[in-house]
Amino acid sequence: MQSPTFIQLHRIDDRALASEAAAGLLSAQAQVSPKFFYDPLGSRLFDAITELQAYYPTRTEAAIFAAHGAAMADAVLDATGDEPVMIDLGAGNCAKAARLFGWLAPRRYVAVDISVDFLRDSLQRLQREHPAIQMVGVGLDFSAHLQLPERLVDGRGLVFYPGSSIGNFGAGEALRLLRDARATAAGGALLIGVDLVKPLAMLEAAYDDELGVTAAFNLNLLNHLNRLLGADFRVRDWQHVAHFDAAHSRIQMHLQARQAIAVRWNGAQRKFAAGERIHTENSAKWTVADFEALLRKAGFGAMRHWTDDQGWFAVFLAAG
Ligand code: AVJ
Repeated sequence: MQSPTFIQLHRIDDRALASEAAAGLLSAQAQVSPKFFYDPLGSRLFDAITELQAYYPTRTEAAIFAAHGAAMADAVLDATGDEPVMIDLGAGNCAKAARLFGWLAPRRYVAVDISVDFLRDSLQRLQREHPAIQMVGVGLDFSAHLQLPERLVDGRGLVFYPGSSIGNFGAGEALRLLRDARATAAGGALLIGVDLVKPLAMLEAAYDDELGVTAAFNLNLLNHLNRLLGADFRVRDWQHVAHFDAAHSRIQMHLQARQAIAVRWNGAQRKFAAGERIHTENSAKWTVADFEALLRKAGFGAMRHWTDDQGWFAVFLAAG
C-alpha cells in the first residue's frame, strides 16, 4: 500500500507571526487576522460552533453535498476528465473531501493547510480507507498566494474550497484567490462553498450564539496572542461583538474593551479606551449573482450552482 507524502512549502515562523499580530494591534483601528483564532483550543471551539443550531452554514452545505453530490461529481468530471487531481484548500481533517471520493475517484488527493502537521493524522487514516488514491499533504499559507509545485497537478485539477472560508477575505483578496485557484486547476474546475445573504437576525444569531461558543472562540484569540507575543490581555476585560455590515455585506466580529485598558508585550504597549474594539474577522455573504460576477471576473467561463431549499448557502462549480 502507498503512504501519504508531506511537503512544507513555507516556514512557519513564530517571530514573523508575532510581528504581524503586533502591527495589527498597533494600527489606528486595531485588527488581528482571523488566522490567529486557530490555536489548538480555537480549532476545537470552531468545531463546536459547527454543531450549533444557530450556525447554519456547515450543516446546510453538508445537506447540499448529500443531495447533489452525484450530480456535482458528474459536472466536475465533465470539466476535469476522469480520475482528476483533487486539491483541497484548508483541508484540516479532510472529511468534506473524503465524502466526495466515492463519486469522483480522484487519482491524487492534495490536501493543503497552513501547517503540514494538521494533515498528518488525517491523511494517514484516509490512506488506509482509500489505498488507490495517491495522497499528498502540503503545508502552505495560501492566504498570501496559492501556487503548488507543477508535478502535483499534472493534468486538469479540481480545486475544492468548501465552508465559505473565502468569506474571510476582502473583495480584492477573494478575487486574487479565485484567480490563483483557476490557475491551479489548470483548465479543470473549482468547487466552492459560499454563504449567501439572508435576513439580518439569522446572520447575527449565527455569529453570536446563545451558548457563547462563538464568544469563546473570539475571546480565545487573546490567549493565543498572550502566548505568541508575551502580551498581558485579560479575557475578562473584553466582550465579543458581532454585527452585519450591510455596506460591505459581511459579518464583522470584534473584541470590545469593557473599560480603559493598557495592553503590554515585550517593550510595546497599546492603550484602548472603554468601548474601543479590535477587529478580528470579516465573513462575507454573497448573492448568487454577485458571486457569479466575481467568478467571471476571476476568468471562469462556465458556472453552475446548487443551493438548499431556503437559499441559505450555495456550492458553485466554475470551469473554463
Ligand atoms: C471558517 C471562516 C467559514 O466565517 O463562518 C464561524 C468562521 N467565525 N463563526 C465563518 C467563523 C465565527 C467561519 N469560516
